[in-house]
Amino acid sequence: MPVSDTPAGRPALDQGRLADVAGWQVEVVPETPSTNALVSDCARAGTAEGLVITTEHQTAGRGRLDRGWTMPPRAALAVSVLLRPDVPAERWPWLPLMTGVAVVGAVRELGYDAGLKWPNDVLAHGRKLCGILVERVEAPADSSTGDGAAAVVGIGLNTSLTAEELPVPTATSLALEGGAPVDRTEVLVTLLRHLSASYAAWRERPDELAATYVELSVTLGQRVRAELPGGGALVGAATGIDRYGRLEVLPDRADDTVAVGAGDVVHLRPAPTTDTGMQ
Ligand code: BT5
Repeated sequence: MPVSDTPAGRPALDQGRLADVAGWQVEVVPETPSTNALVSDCARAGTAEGLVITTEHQTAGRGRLDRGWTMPPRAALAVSVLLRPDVPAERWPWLPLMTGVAVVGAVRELGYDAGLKWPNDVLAHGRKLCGILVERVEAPADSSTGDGAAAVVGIGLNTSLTAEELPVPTATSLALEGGAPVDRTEVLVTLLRHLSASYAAWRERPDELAATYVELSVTLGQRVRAELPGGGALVGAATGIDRYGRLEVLPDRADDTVAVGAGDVVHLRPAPTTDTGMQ
């Protein structure tokens, strides 16, 4: 569907208002399989930090661990941001968490309630409003233009999906949370402003960003069941996040916490009280 063909209630993104948001270079494409794939190509070609690609219709969105991400045209934001952080690689696992802080800050500024589920979800009233996928892109060894490693920060935020359009029953959208029409352009402008602030805090004041993350987390303090790739699970209290972005879990009847990285957890679910310890 061409961008000018605007369904009632779902206007196209307003490129004029996106022209200069907090120093980001925003491009709107009518349709693409995945904004993360597009930005990854740009990263490999040596594009500088600050590129943002969004689309009116993402047709084959990527989730973590080869899962998919689906959204009807103009009913959601699919956004990818190219970063080249001057931060040691060991701290990059914090990037999805930093992004979550920005999303929650933006969503709350716009009047909605939201919190952070480790590692990469933004929830509203327990339902998934936004998913985040950060991919590391290495410059090819033979590249004359590549400029070292980049991070592609992908954000999928459900704006005006109706209950019937939700891809899974555990999802929600801003419209369903607030009951009013949602201006996607305003949401994106607010999000990019918050992303600038969170990104600066992560680089320059990581302890402050971490404290903000803890305040916004709905995972910490809960009993959780972290399902692991081999089929086992770690069950216990979620007690903290370490400097590498790993979730610290205190298994039942154990004295020491165990840290699990996002890449090691297939699903993180609330744990029934009957679950016990390492399995
Ligand atoms: C994520 O993966 O939550 C990361 C999603 C990132 C999507 C953005 S959109 C812009 C950029 N370009 C891309 O290609 N990707 C990024 P994960 O935690 O694996 O969650 C995926 C699961 O969420 C799926 O298996 C479904 O169960 C569910 N899901 C799919 N679409 C959804 C939606 N629109 N809202 C809520 N849940 C959804």
